[in-house]
Amino acid sequence: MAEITVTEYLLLHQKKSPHATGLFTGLLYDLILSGKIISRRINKAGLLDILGGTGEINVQGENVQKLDELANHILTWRMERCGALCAMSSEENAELIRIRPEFPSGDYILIFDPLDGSSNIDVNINVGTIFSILRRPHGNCGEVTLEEVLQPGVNQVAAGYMLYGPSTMLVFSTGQGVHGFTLDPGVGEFLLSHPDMRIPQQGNIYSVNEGNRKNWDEATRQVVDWFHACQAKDGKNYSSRYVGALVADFHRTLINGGIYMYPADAAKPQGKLRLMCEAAPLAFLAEQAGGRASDGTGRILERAPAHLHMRTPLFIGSADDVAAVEKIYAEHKNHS
Ligand code: AHM
Ligand code: MG
Repeated sequence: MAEITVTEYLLLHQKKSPHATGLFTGLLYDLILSGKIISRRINKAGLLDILGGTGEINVQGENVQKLDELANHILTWRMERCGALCAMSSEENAELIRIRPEFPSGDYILIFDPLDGSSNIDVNINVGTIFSILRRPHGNCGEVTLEEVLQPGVNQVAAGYMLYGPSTMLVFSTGQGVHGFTLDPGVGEFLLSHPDMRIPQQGNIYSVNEGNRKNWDEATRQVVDWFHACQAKDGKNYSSRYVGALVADFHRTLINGGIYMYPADAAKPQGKLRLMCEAAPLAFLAEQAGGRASDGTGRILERAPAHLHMRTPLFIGSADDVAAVEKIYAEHKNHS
């Protein structure tokens, strides 16, 4: 296989768009560098005694893990200085982070979950960084407003994730398909390993936290029962897989097909996952790979965020599997 590095890929891509200034390429380069630094720290986590919680509670009311803090710091420090951004929003920070006047700025907006799946850190299981890149409405200047940042996912100019698993992988899309790169730790470069990733039309894996069943409504129970009872196109039963780290469960779904679900329930009436830093970027990748992402009634990418940390139910993966879920919810609504 020809070894194309992600830097070569980005430069090639930049040359193809005549108006490119290099700012966007620089933004992605700094983001990828941050991911490599996080990956190195995660590999050494057990040795450096940075596993475990800090004892603090973050803006979402969850325990802050030490590595969450570290990943958040690595990203905010470097990206604030990248010169392409006017604002950032992190899952770990309640407020919008505007680029301070002492740093150069641009009109891109970066939204990220610095360490998704962080409850898995202590048990040495996959975690990842999810990112979404938006652009400030054309021609706007001065201090960026919250309204300019609260855009539906359909406006994303790029989205992706870094998965810190057995290998560290970078998967992203700039709206021209989804491409996967694997970090070669020897040379410290991401090499193109999964060009033009496509989600199978239908899979044979469903992924959901069934421990929440007692809190589901009747329609959601029917959705999951459908996957218990139904045969996939290959004639096999659906199998269940649930890592508990969205980024890892999504990565498997992207490659093998099937569906990942985090429905709303009585304890989490809006769902658990955050629209802007988790659901929308993965929905962008899913659609770019030929799959779908829905909140059960419609496209995730069309949901307008009411605030930075808005949550949403999520059903994402193979197009036929997501369509099956929407059909059950629609039928249920019609009969009630
Ligand atoms: P996090 O961003 O704080 O790690 O929370 C999001 C995570 C997802 O990665 C994962 O899919 C989900 O929460 C698991 O939740 P649960 O333990 O309720 O199944
Ligand atoms: Mg997360």
